[in-house]
Amino acid sequence: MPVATLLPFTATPSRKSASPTSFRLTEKFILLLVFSAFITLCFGAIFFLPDSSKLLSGVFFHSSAVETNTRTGTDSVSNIAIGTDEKILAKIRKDHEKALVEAKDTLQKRPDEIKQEIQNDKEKVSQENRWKGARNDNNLPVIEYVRPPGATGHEPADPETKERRAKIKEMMKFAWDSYKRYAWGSNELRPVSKQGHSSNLFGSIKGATIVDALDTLYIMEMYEDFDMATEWVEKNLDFNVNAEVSVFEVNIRFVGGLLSAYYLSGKEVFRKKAIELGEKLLPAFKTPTGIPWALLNLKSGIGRNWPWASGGSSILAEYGTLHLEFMHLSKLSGNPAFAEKVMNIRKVLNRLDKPQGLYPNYLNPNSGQWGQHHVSVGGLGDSFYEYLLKAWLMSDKTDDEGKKLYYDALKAIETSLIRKSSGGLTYIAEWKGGLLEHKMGHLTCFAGGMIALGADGAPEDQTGHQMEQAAEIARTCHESYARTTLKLGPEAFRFDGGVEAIATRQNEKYFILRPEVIETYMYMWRFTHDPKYRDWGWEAVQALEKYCRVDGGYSGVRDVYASSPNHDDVQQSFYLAETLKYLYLLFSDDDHLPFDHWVFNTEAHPLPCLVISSTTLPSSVGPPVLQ
Ligand code: DMJ
Repeated sequence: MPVATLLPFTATPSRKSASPTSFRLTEKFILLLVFSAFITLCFGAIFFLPDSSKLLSGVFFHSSAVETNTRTGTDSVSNIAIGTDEKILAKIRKDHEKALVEAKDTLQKRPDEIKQEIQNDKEKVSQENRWKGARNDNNLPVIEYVRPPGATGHEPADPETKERRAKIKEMMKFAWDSYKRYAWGSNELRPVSKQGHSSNLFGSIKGATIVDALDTLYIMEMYEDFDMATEWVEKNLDFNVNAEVSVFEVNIRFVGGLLSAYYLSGKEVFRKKAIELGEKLLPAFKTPTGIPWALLNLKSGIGRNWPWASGGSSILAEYGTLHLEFMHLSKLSGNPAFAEKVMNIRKVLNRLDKPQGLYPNYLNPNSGQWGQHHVSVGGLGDSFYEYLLKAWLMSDKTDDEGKKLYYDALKAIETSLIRKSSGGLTYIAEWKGGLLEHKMGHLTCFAGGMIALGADGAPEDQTGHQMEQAAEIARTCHESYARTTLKLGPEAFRFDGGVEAIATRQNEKYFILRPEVIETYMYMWRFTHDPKYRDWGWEAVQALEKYCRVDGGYSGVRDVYASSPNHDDVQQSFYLAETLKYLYLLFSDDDHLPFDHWVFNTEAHPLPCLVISSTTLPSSVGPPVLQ
């Protein structure tokens, strides 16, 4: 049979006119056979050619051959091609597996959780878009400033209170004018020797008193002085220094002071400076755990801890007192890094075992382990507890984690540290590896105000009990003043060796114009309106005037039990930031810096409450919404 007869599509001209229907049966059969053989060949090629088999097995199966080849690369051109294919296949397989895992996770979630996740993603995208929007000359996001309520007050109706309030303003004026006259631009004033004073806490940053006093000047309506201070900040406040600073002190006084000045006045310079300084502090968090160093060189970004701190540890009251300011820095800058850093501190703490529910003062930033088991609600521990409560209050009560941590910690403090003396005085002792030291610091006296501030939100009907406890602590701290010659409180007082609320060691008898006792009077007055708190505050004013006021300002004293004052020659910046501010508020009406709109940082700088969807989600950090 000629080949031509087998190939109808290459038929000879003689068959040109023949139609397919004219094939004979045998021809049709042969054609069918040829066609089937051709189709079989094509399929065979798909399934059996080497590359194709790899392609199919790579997509549909986990071929060990493919995995082996992926790990072992070769030099030949064909193998390079194979390697590329395998990389693609590996990626396809990985994506595929990831999608499966995600789908499985999603299926295991409750519908409300899925909804919340979608909502969070939406918020994140919309906030990112918002921040992509307009920026001002300082390259900061443009935000609409709205002054929170109660930034300034009004004169009290009661003539005696009005007069006392005016007296506090006069004291502020005297402290400020003296600083202006003798120490302008320095960190602090030496009121006896009438010159500037600089503590090494601030490195070579200058003007601590100016920044610390800004908000007090504003709320006392000393606007000319406020403007003068603003101008100094604009022209002279410089953070480009090659010096080591205390991260905690610089944060609470400078960052806190600048933030408050911004929220009270709306002046952009304060927002800009606060963010600039905040950014300079960020390298302090470069530790294996993210627990920041205590000390930082602002130029090199190199940090370290206090040489005296147990086993190279960071200090609870230092790394635990950044939260409020850093949340605001994220809000005002649009940079979530600040919030992320402080939320990470919580994560590290949450992972650790707490001895009897207590937080030791020392934590090693390299190992993430506690140092010595010393616990204190005074020095080295104090404001950590304060910031847990205030983080919750400042978040419009959405930061449930902060709330829980605070009330759990307070419960442990109550069980292990709060005691009553035989004379009936309630005090908060210190805890050293399970043993109590029956001593209370002046610093610890802030706890009366803190416990009163938290009482309202306390769990299980504890409100009344916590208010009583706060009142008892206020009474004890008042006693520590009343039992001295100068009617000013010692640095620490004891409840052992036959004494109660009295300092027995010479190095604990000094008073450095600290605010904590007056701070507690102010909170107690706001919550109870019991006149004794104003009376106690007024007793302190008289003692300050009599023993601390000198020609060139206000000075601390070396021994509150001495018959006459021996001045230490320092007017601390916190005297203007805190002591005088809390006194002024003690004699002001409650609508001046009302507590439902403002929280005070640990240096008494008021910060507005922020309405945010969740403080635990740095990605939700967006522009400030002031309440
Ligand atoms: C202030 O700087 C702050 O109140 C800080 O929390 C503790 N010490 C001083 C005032 O005593």
